[in-house]
Amino acid sequence: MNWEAFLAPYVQVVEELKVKLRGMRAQFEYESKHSPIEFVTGRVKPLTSILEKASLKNLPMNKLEEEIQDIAGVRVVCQFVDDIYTIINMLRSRNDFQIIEEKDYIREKKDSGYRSYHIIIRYPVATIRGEKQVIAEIQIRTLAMNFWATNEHSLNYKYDGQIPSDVKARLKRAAEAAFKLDEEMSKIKDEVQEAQRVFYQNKNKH
Ligand code: 0O2
Repeated sequence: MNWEAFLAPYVQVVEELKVKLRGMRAQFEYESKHSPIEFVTGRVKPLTSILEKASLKNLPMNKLEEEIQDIAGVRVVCQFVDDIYTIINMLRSRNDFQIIEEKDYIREKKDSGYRSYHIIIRYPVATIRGEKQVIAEIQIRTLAMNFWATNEHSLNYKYDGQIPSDVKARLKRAAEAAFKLDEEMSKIKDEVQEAQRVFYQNKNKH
């Protein structure tokens, strides 16, 4: 298997999606409007993780493209929970890709405490052999959800997926605190947004 050739369309998709989503953020800024996007990141899943997931799920090599849906992954991080739903609606109305699945781990958080909204898309990418439909995952979450997930991800890595129960319990409490933080921030959202609008307007004057 030529892995570099296999991964090339995924690299392309991640780059294209980052440009498009960052473009959305820039457009909100030009219009001095609150941007529902705080920042955008993206990555192609490392080959070792792809093969690990494949062996865990008992997948034959010819099923990787269909069955591992997060080989191409982009993440949209928002300030407020409401922003997540603004982004979801904007993504639903786009016609440059097709949504094939939505996973709402916000209304239904994972057992670990993980919260995030995942949208799985089929994205047409131009290759030297014509158009190819590539599956990609867009994760949308708040800064607080992202903070929690990043830390939990590091601990999972450290403990090779076997986080000790006392640390797990702490993580659950931290997830609860992150949820409360999102709730409290939502309540003062209008004031925060107004302050940020004034800040951007003044910044643009100079
Ligand atoms: P990495 O390092 O981010 O690539 P499923 O087969 O549907 O049960 P699947 O296919 O893993 O599960 O899909 P899902 O649930 O949408 O999760 C895919 C990605 O979501 C993960 O990728 C993580 O990025 C994130 N994620 C899901 N659950 C958790 C969690 O409990 N904690 C953290 N920190 N992230 C989570 P990978 O492959 O795990 O890792």
